[in-house]
Amino acid sequence: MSKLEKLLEERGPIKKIGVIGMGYVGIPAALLFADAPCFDHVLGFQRASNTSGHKIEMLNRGESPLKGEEPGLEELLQKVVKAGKFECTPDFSKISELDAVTLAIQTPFANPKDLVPDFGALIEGIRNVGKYLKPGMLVVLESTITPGTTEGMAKQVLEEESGLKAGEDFALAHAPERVMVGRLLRNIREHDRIVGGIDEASTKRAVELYSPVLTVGKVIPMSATAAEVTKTAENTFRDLQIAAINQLALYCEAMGINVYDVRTGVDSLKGEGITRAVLWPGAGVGGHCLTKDTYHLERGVKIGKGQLDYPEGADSIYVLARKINDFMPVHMYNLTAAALEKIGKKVEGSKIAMLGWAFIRDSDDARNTPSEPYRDLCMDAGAEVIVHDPYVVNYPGVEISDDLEEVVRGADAVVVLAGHSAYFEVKAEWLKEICGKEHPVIVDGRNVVEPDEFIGEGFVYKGIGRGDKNGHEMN
Ligand code: SAJ
Repeated sequence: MSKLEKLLEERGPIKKIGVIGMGYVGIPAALLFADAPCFDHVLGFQRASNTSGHKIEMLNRGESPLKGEEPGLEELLQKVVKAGKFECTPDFSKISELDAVTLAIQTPFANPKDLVPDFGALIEGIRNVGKYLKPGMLVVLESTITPGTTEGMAKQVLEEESGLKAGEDFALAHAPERVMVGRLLRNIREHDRIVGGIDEASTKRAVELYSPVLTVGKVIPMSATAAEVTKTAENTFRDLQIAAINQLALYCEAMGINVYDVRTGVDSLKGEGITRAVLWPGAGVGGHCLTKDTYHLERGVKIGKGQLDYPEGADSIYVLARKINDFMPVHMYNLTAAALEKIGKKVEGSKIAMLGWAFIRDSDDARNTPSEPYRDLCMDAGAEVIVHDPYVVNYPGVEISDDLEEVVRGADAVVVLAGHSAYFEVKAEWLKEICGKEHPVIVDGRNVVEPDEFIGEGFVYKGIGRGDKNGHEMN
């Protein structure tokens, strides 16, 4: 039996748990640990900073600081607070009383352009854990991190701060979060949970921590680095699948056919092992997952120990997928310019009404929205741009209105960038009247309008993947 296994056996089953970072990952995780009968007590750690310190009192009052609907979350919070099983504190020294500590601290990109992640907050959290680490404890990283971080930077910082040795004095693992806003508790309970330790004993201890909170989901044990690659790869693959259909949409436009017919055709090939993951073409890919996880994976293979054997001078298909997805807002701009040109207008001086600022349909989340680069291109070309979104209220530097009529009034071009349900209801006749132009332009980036209805009303129509309609005669 190793030194660590002896220490874990002496300590006995996990009873007291700490979660660092009271955000949309840490809060549901802490509450589910607190609700598990086999655990005695959970501490949620939150820095008393002026931006997030208010969460401490809110949580201890049984109030959720998370915005948006989270089914069951506030009731669960009140239940565990009342039962005295959960408490939020800024006092990190209490870490030394615990059996296990998880870190759920976000790892944004400092500057999306250079794609170097900002691990600052995570490193501070790891340092705090190291300062109060005791032999026989388990440390788990839940944040999305570059593969190699758990066995690399995290292990290093914990050992420096504690003077203890990972894998001998304490257990260390990575268990990536897979939660989506709006279904946090359900995701944690029902998704399978990837759990990767730096060694067998660490993996086993982490499995003991996560098993009690799973209802439908199962634990999938592996190494820490394999867990880091799994998390980044699952989003990289989704981004790649989206890029594959985006590229096909561009091909269909060039070949004068309807990408949605082709999509239906390809998707019809079903059955074991032959199904194709055909997703949906669109105006671009936004959000905080797919836009960054590819670069975490790419960085991971670069800092990895081994030698990568890869076709000489070829781009990684994953990075190429990012480039294709990031080209889609540019393509939307090119479609807009081509449509305006068809009626003898330039982007410069035209009034462009953008429908949709959120990065995803029927949501107020606008992180890394493809609408932003599209708007920048139009503004740089001298257009007057007005933005509509029914959910996004404000965004730095961008005025957004939820009054559709006001936004499209007098517009030369109406451009759909998000697939919000409201946009499927817009009628060609109504829109033509409000635009007040003989031949307004409509550019559809999310397949929300019926081309013939708008062409019939005298619109110049352009749609992503609609090679069968984009060259239509004017009415
Ligand atoms: N998009 C397309 N075509 C598609 C699907 C998405 O253009 O067929 C675009 C969306 O418009 C959006 C972006 O891609 O701009 C991302 O969409 P998403 O549905 O992937 O939503 P995300 O970014 O919230 O992804 C999250 C991820 N979950 C976690 O990281 C825990 C992802 O792994 C999930 O697969 C995804 O939710 C989901 O399936 O809901």
